[in-house]
Amino acid sequence: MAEDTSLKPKTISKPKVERPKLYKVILVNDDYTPREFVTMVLKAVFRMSEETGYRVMLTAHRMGTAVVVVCTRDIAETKAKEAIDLAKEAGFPLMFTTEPEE
Ligand code: TYC
Repeated sequence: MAEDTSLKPKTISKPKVERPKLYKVILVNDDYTPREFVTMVLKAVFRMSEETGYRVMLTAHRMGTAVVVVCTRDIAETKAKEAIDLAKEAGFPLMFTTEPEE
């Protein structure tokens, strides 16, 4: 039937499900912020256990930086700001940065 063929879509569109680009939150070492404070911020803002927070803090202390979490850009930027603000309020230069993954 003529109607049948005319109703067929001319192009078959592939369902495109875009995955949001992921961002890393990076903890940066410094010489002034106490280790306990860094661990506390990781626990409070990133919901880490004492053990995980301590391990991530120690990685940044030894290596210069440590990846804290990988998440969407929005969440990465919000969490990084929350953590930086806590440090600022306490008078420490503790820094977190965000960068796109690969
Ligand atoms: N280097 C700091 C000290 O010796 C501790 C520290 C660890 C600071 C990790 C920042 O991201 C950091 N007191």
